[in-house]
Amino acid sequence: MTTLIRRIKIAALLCAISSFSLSALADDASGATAGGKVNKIEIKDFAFNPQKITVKSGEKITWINRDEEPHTVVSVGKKFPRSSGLDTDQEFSITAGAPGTYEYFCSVHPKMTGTIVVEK
Ligand SMILES: [Cu+2]
Repeated sequence: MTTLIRRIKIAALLCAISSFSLSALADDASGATAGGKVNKIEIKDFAFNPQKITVKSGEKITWINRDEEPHTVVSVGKKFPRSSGLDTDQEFSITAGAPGTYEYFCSVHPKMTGTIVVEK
């Protein structure tokens, strides 16, 4: 009898654990924007990572600054809006527009450059 109660308790516990992880996954999925994937670019050690990214038109691109230094994201030829100075862990996002190749740099450290290739 005691064993049976213990088994029921374990089953209830497992059930609680699995429903917890399911809701965690659901929360994670809702973090993505409607209609697409989020493409993350980390700014770390004075570099954009990945340095070159290929995305689809309409997808979101988010930069996050993981350095202690402020950085910016500025489009060569002003093809997309520039960011403000990003502090540590601050993010900046754009939505990829027309297909093409977009170069950008950090206005504080112009040697920091990156490329976005937007496909249809
Ligand atoms: Cu910079």
